[in-house]
Amino acid sequence: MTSEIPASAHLSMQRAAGTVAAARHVCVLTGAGISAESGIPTFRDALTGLWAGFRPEELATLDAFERDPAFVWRWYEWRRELVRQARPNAGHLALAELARRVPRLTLVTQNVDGLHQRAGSVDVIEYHGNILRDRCLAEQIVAERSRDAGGDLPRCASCGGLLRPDVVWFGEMIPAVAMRLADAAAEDCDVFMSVGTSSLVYPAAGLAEIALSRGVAVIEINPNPTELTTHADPVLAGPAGAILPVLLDLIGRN
Ligand code: BJW
Repeated sequence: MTSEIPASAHLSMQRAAGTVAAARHVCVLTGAGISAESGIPTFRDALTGLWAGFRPEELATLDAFERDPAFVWRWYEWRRELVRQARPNAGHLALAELARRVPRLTLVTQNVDGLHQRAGSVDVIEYHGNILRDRCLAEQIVAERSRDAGGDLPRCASCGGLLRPDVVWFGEMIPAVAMRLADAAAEDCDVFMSVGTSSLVYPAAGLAEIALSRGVAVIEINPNPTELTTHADPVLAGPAGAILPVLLDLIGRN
């Protein structure tokens, strides 16, 4: 065990490892917490979160974008730079390796940073899109930037319309394929792992509820209590970058 994991967590870790090792299909849902150790701030941390100083509705809604696209784009350009400079951490790498050790693993991420893919995970379900892509506001398709549009705002190379980041804002639908695949995994899995998410934002938070309603094991990895904590068992309280490699090691020995 590392110093970041309390000794009292040992039994819970053993139990979680045994459950995962015996699973036929593991469904993992990740949130901002798994990328915190890569230097990307979470959304709701009071001091350093991405919302610090802002209300979510000021930035992550279509209304906010239509009111002041330059303001919203400045926030996204700042975050894109953070993402480009970030590297996958031990938590991302452990999940990529876990997929090779169990019969089936479905990885659903609410994160828009692409770090799971850079860690080697394949077929990642991007539930809230990807911050490094642009989407044409008019055509609603992933689009290239026009090189000669002029002005301050990025424009679509095909129609000249305004571009937006290809992410899911509040009040917007989850991409249909992502939603269908994630629902199907929550309905089929025999272990559900919730890693680094506050479990506040729906419909993503509803995936654990689907698993719970089916009576399958729901494991939570998070240093802080969340909406899910009282329903999950076992709860592995600690940072994902410390917990997941130890879990992987224990699974290897099962
Ligand atoms: C660590 C750690 C470490 C720290 N290791 N852990 C049902 C009830 C109530 C409301 C709704 C509902 N259904 C829908 C809604 C409305 C809304 C919603 O959920 N609102 C809630 C806030 C109440 N949902 C929507 O609008 C969704 N769309 C929808 O429902 O469409 C249908 C519809 C359409 C039209 C009309 C009606 C219905 C869309 C939600 C989109 C969310 N988008 C964002 C922004 C993405 C783009 C961007 O990146 O800019 O997604 S918001 C933000 O929250 C982002 C995240 O993916 C998401 C979740 O956050 P996450 O990942 O959990 O991060 P944090 O910061 O909250 O938590 C981090 C956790 O990590 C903490 O617990 C830490 O302790 C932990 N941690 N370090 C492990 N080292």
